[in-house]
Amino acid sequence: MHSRKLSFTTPILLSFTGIFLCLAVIAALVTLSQRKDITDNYHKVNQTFTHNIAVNYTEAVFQENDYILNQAAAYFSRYNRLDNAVNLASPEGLQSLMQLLRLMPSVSSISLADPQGHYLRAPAVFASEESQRYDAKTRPWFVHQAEATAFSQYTGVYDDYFTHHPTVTVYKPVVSPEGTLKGTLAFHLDLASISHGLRTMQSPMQGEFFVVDRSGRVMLHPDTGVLFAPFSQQSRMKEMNSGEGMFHDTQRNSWLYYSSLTIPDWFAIYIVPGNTLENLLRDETLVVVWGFGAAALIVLLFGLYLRYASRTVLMNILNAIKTGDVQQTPKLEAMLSKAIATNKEREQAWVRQATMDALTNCKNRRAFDNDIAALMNNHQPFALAMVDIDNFKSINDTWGHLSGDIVLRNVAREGLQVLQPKHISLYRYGGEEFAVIFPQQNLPEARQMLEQWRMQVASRDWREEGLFVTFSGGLGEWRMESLEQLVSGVDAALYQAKQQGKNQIVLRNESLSSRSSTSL
Ligand code: GH3
Ligand code: MG
Ligand code: MG
Repeated sequence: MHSRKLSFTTPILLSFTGIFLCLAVIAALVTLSQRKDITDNYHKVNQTFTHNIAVNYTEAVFQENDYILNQAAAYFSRYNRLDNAVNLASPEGLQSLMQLLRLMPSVSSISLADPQGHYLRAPAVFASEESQRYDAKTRPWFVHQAEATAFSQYTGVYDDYFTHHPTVTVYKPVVSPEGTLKGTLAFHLDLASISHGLRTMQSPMQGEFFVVDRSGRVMLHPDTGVLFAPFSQQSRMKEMNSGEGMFHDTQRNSWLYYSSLTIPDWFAIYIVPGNTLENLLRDETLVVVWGFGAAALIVLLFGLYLRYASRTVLMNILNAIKTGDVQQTPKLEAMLSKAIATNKEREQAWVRQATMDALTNCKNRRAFDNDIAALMNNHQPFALAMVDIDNFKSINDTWGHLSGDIVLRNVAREGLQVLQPKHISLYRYGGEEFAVIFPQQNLPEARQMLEQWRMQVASRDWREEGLFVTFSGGLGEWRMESLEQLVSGVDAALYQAKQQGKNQIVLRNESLSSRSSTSL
């Protein structure tokens, strides 16, 4: 029987499951908080990138143009410089505009117009029929008297009259120091060339970045083919109501970061697919998961080791209890052979008990049956003697049952003294009858031993006064007949001995005359 109460396995298993669970909870918490930190960091990096496109790139380009626009407008506001340049068509006017143009790679052409709509354009346009019909007053950049302010302004996207390309223009009224409107100076921006600059920018993760105007049309894009088209999430423009921000588009699973420019009223936008962000996150989380897995494996190994070690210590303790030797390291083999030997001894004791007669110390009837059956099965020759104590009933009656037992024990002891040194077994056959099996013995030898026993019993002194004990016996060789025939043959000899006066041994089929000894 094996009790669970004696097993270390369950408590160790429970303890290590506890440790394991703690590890799992810690790992889960670390992973979750780390995920949040990493996600926040990525958003911050992307937001900064968007801010850089808006402020450090786009606005920087525009500020440069704005500075030159202001300086040039101030120049043309003095004296009749604007009027001269536009109306006298002097080469100096065009020349100074071309000088300006060369300063600004992001400007494709410059227009200078007086309040009446007369204009000068650099580079100059061919005097064709179309150019004859051109009226500067219809252009979105043209400043009428009442609209004049001190600031430069941006037009929306419109088609250039001469190039037919979509164009955005930054313009400024030219106002004299006295306050009269002298005309308008306009820089037509080359958005494609500004866009080329975006190509050199490296985004922190794979995604699309560009600049849109308030209505959501793409103004700057590394891919100039999509310029002026509405961008894919135009409907979300309404939500971009703060300087900077981000939102998640659940439908397309993408993140959108935006950052507004001050002038013009445009937005830099950076769209990152949700998958890209998740893949990066997964990679970073995986490191934690692997770490946890390795820790869990180590915990498991230690758990197994503890289980093994606790068993070994228990075995040592057990062995020390058995041997009383604390120093000796138990060897499994030694313990095993000891256990086997002990077991064998115990088994032999049981067998002895089961085959011994407690009163007389002879073998019992069961042992007799087994031993004689074994000899017969093996066809080994032997002789059998049956011995019966004479007048035992009257011994019992005269001296009591207890004395009868003592007589039985002492008769047996005398017999054992004679037979045991020759390795011959004495059996208590039943009551006050004994049996002797003489294997390999010839009859005279057997008879001689029986006689020795008989005489020792007959000549023995007993404590009880007037007590004499004798026995009679029958002896015969086995003649390959059945056990019953053999026993009844020997019994007949015993009966004959009783008939002839007891205290004698009679051979089976012996004549009446062959008395072995004189009676008492
Ligand atoms: P005989 O000489 O013809 O053998 O006479 P007997 O008195 O021995 O005859 P019997 O065999 O009839 O008597 C045997 C008696 O032995 C009967 C029984 O009371 C007694 N007896 C049998 N077993 C024991 C025992 O274990 N202890 C004692 N004290 N007496 C026993
Ligand atoms: Mg009897
Ligand atoms: Mg008897």
